[in-house]
Amino acid sequence: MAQLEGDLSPPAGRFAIVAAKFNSEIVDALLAGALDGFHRHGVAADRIDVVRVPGAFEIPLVAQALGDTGKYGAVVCLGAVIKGETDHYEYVCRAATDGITEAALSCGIPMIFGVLTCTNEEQALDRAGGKAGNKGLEAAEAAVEMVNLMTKLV
Ligand code: INI
Repeated sequence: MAQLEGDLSPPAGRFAIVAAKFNSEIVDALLAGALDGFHRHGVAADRIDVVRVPGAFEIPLVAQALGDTGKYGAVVCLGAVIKGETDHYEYVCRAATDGITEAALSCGIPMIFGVLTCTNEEQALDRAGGKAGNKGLEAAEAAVEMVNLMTKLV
């Protein structure tokens, strides 16, 4: 039996990050966490391209366009969707989750889901460097692990 898995050893290649500008205080903290995560695992800043988009709804198109360039081993998607008084939240969450999934399958590279979907701002701040850690850092680690795994599959 062969069991394959990725690890956090320093990966080769370039990475892209797509980060929403909506809820920028939170997403900027996720972005800082992701850059820290890459740095910790041997990916220098000059191997990372960061693209900012208006909101989480716009992430999938840009993630797919970046994936289609063939320049990146993985794309990290960062955003923060916070529930409001209407059901707009549901549509933005669904568009982001489904769209990022479809982009990954279309491009054939890992697209990491670092989009917070929270009931309130406190929950989001907790996950953007607060008491629940930094999901941006975890997203970068997932990207490193997935790139290392993908190299073992070919
Ligand atoms: N975009 C977010 O990234 N987070 C949100 O919480 C959010 N809310 O709540 O509306 C949000 N909306 C904007 C959306 O992503 C698009 O940018 C906009 O609809 C234009 O297409």
